[in-house]
Amino acid sequence: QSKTPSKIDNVFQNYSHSEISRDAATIKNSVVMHLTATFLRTPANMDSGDAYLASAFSVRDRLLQRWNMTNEYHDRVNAKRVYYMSLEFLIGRTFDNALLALELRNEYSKVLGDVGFCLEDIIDEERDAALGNGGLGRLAACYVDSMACSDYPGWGYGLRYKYGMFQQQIIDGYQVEAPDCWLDSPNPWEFPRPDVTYPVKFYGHLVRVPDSKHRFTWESNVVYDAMAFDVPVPGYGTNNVGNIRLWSCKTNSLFDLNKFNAGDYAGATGGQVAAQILTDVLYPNDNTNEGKELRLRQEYLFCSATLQDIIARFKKTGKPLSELPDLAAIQLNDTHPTLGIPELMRILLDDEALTWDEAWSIVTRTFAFTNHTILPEAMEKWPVPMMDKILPRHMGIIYDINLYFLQSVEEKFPGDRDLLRRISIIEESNPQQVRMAFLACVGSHKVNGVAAIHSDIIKQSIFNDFVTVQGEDKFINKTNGVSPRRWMNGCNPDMSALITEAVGDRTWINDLTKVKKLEDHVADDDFRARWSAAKQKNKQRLADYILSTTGIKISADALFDVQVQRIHEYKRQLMNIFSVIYRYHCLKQMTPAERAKEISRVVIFAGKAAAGYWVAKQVIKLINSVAEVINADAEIGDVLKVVFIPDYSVTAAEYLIPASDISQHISTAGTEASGTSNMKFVLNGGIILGTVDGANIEIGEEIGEEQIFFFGCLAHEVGDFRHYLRFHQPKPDEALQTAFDLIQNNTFGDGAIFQPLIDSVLRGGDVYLLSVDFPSYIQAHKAVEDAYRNQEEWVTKSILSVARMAKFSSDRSIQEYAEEVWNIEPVRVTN
Ligand code: Z16
Repeated sequence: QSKTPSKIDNVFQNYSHSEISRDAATIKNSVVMHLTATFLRTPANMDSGDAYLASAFSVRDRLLQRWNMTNEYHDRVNAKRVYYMSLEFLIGRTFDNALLALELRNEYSKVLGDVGFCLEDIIDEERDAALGNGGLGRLAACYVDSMACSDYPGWGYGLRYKYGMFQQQIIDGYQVEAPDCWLDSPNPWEFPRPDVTYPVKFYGHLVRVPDSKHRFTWESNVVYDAMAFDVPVPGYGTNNVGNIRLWSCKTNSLFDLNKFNAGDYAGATGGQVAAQILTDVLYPNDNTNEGKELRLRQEYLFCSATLQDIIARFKKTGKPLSELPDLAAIQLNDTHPTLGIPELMRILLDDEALTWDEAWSIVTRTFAFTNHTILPEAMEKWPVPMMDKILPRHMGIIYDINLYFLQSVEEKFPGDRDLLRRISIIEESNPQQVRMAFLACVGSHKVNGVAAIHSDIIKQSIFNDFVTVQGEDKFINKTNGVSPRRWMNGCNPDMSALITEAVGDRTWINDLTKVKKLEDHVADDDFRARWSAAKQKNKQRLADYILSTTGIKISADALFDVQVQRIHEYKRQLMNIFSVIYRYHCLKQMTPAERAKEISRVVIFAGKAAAGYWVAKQVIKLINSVAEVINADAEIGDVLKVVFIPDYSVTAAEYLIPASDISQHISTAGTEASGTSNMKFVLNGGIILGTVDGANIEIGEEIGEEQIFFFGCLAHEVGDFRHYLRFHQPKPDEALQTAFDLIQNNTFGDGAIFQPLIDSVLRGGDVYLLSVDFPSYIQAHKAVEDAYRNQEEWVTKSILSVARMAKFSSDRSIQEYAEEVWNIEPVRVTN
């Protein structure tokens, strides 16, 4: 029942067969067209903001051809799709990424140059799409990029937050949050789909369908609408364009006609205000769970709209629902989207009238689950009374899932009541809690951690009983990766040009195993010189960026020592700044002649603290207080500078990472599941100073121990140290004690402000083992300096590292997921 007349059909055929137009005249016309027709401007009064918008819309036109072709093709061949469900997508900018993917960068550079603009300035006009907190959200963005580039039919599903990650200002050394109003200006990278809108119910009550065991009607008049916005994910070197479908809460169905008709016009939209809030803001917590009711409703809106959409798309094939697992794989990015499991059960039982066993078989063959942390404060648990009130049907389904699961456990291990208590999806606390990680595990056919050590740890801790009950094969490792498009080719053009030269062509960008070729050039003096020059240029670019964002002048000839990530106690920025204080002390003890022999160093920090995380915010204040004193100390000069760059973001990372000499990844062993910036730094020729934790371990294995500086206690030793420190005072070594003394002597302003930080070590049990690791940390810093003095060896380390980093491309991660979890194959999109 097609409504398309045959003549129009021909027009469409020609449209999707046409090549992307690349000649300068056509591009210029399309930019001018958007400038005048889309934005009502003229070439005479256009500023660089207008130039960005007009160019971006012109690029998006060219992207659309491939995007439509991709979706049409996948529908036509009934391709199995993977759906990556994530509450976070930390996308950053898209314009430059799209220019590179379509190989239009030179063309747009020329056209913009002709009218007096510099492409770099135009690129700088774009605001980040910051719909995520940190590693987990950025991983989701790298994964959809890799799916697109490797020709997998993959979609991301997420939420279109009106306010993304808050903007961080530093006022008087303290973090101050400001809203991220990223949608205030037009967003060229989203397509509203008002026709793709689903109702989502909350509250209400249940009525059992007569004569059925598991079928209910859920009656409620609190119904929100979720509307789709699609965000394109341009694939590099392929026609395949991925899609991220983001839901936005609509309010129409909450319009109260009764109130309106009674003359209460304002009251008629009262409910809409409440509705809008559901997709208004991103919760700004990385690795912590707040347990807020609004967040639960947000998660459910997301899950319900997504599952309804997936089922609607599947039904278009006309196949029976028992075949859903043959055409759809759903990956849960952490527990945040776990309600997708009971939601699919609800649809299959109540709407589709399947039996419990039929429905459960479909669900468990479709879902797979990734765990990203073992920090207890991050574990999602929802009180049963809250869940029962907001989602009565889902609470009932979860009880039944748990009942059947516990029955199967009892059958296998009769009479083991403690096992049943430990493994139950419902925690028997007061009130009872739903353990979301257990629900995700029971409803999935595969569970994975994000680095080898982390996948081992979860098998021994949180999922230990599940390994016993469900078997070892269900629990696997998928080491994280990062996109070489954004994190090499995009952010580091000079180094990338050298790699292209070594490899012979640009194919390494989609096949990182080819960087191995760099090893052939490690002894080539000319190559080495250009390698160093590329790093030097990136350092100068960062020095300029720091001058313009903080007013601090640094020398690009110093060693750049970088720690940039969310501020969290387990990541130990506090240990880093303590070591800076100690270093300052040592420099002050030296004669000018001695100081002149030291390696000049710039210690760079950046990162946001969750708005409610008081300790993390105090750490930011301490860093800024220390920076202020050291940077103003004329005696010290360029030998030591400390910089806190405000408002860390994907875009800031693109400046920072290529400029680093040494970067720090210094979590207490066993606490950082993987880390992904560690990979980015090494892929850009930086060296790691890190603990034996997360993906640091595998990076060391790949590049060789000479290329990485490890220190600190090992994960299996942490338990004993923590136990000891619960009953014994920590014994700070002389260096750490010196740092404490300087703070308490008011060297960096009123020391009392920072006493709670010192107390977290001395009186709080030193949970993150700063006192244990500090001596080896200081030793490791010395080793770094010694190595850096030998620049020839340093360059060798840098080149060899990049050459051996192929494993950490997200293309490798995605291929493993595709083969071992999703059972999907690449599909080459053609006309
Ligand atoms: C997050 O960013 C991570 C874990 C988590 O439970 C929640 C959030 Cl918001 C991070 C991990 O801390 C990091 O080690 C890992 O590399 C990243 O997720 C991606 O897996």
